[in-house]
Amino acid sequence: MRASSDTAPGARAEAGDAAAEAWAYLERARTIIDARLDDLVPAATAAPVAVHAAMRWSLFAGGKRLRPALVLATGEAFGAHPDSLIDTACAFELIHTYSLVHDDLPAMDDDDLRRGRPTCHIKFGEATAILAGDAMQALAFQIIAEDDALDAGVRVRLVAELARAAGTPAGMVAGQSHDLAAESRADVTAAELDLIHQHKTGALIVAAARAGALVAGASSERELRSVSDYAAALGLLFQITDDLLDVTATVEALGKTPGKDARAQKATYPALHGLEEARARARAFHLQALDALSQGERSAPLLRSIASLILERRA
Ligand code: GRG
Repeated sequence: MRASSDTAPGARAEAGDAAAEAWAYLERARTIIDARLDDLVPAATAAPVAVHAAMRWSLFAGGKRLRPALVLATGEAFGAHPDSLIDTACAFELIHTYSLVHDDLPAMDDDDLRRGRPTCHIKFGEATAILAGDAMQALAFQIIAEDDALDAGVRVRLVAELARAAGTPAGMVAGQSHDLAAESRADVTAAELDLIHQHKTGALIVAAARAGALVAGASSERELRSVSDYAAALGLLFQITDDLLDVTATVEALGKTPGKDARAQKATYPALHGLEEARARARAFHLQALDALSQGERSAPLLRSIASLILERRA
C-alpha cells in the first residue's frame, strides 16, 4: 500500500466536521450493538459462570465498536436494513474482543489494563481468559451460522470471509505471529510493518466492511473492490493513529497503558518514520480511503466521515 500525498488545510477543516458526524453515528450504533450483544452472550449467571462473566467483563468494558459499526455503515451504504446486519456486526465485535483478551495475556503483550479496567486474565486468571477468548471466537461463528435474517449462501460466505480475516495465512493470527517474531528484530522495514498490520489490524476491518456489503447483496469482487480498498486504507490509518496515540495520549484517554510500544522497543510507525512522517502517512491513507470510495458506485458519505473520524481520533 502506498502512502504518498498530503492534505490541504481546507480538507483538514472538513475532516473535523465529518469526524463529528461519524462520532454521532458511532454513538447510536454502539447502543444498538451493545443491546444485541447483551442478548447474544450467555448470562454471567449461566454455567460455566467464570467463562461467561469473563466474556462479559471484556465485552462490556466500553470498546469503541468500530468494527461492528463499520458492518452497519457499509451495509446501510449498500442498501441493507440494519436488522439484517446487526448479528453479523456483533460477530465481528466478538472476534475483535477475543483477540484483545488473548493479546493481553502474559505470553503475548502482557497488559494489565484494557478498556479502562483490569485485563481479563488479571481479573479472572489466565485459564479463564483463554477460555473466554475461545468461547467468544466460537460464538461469533455460531451467531452468523444461525442468523435466520440471512440466506444460507450469504451466511456461508460470511463465515468464510470472517475465518480468513481472523486466521492464517493472511488474517489476524498471522499478523500477530509476524508481529511477535518482529519484536526481537531491529531491522524491520517499512514494507514489513505495513504487511504485519494489513494482517493483524487491517484484515478484520476489511472483512467488516465487505460483510456489510455482502449482507446487502453485493457478491462479485467488482462490486466489493472499492469498499475493500477503502477498508484496507482505513486499517493502516487506524494502526498508525493507534501507534501515534501510544506515544501522545494519556492512560485515561486510552483506557490502556500508553508508551508500552516504545518501552518494548517495538517496530511502530513513529519509531520507524518519526512522529511527523507517521502523521503524514496517516493523512495519506485517509486520502487513499476517500479515493477508493470515489471509485465505487455509491457516494457513501458516512464511510467518508468514518475515515475522517479515525484520522482525528484522540482515543
Ligand atoms: C491474539 C490472535 C490475536 C490477535 C491480536 C488485535 C490484536 C491482534 C492485538 C491488539 C494490539 C493492538 C494495540 C493492535 C493495534 C490496533 C488495535 C486492534 C487496537 C485495538 O482496537 P480498538 O482501538 O479497541 O478498536 P476498542 O477497545 O475500542 O475496541
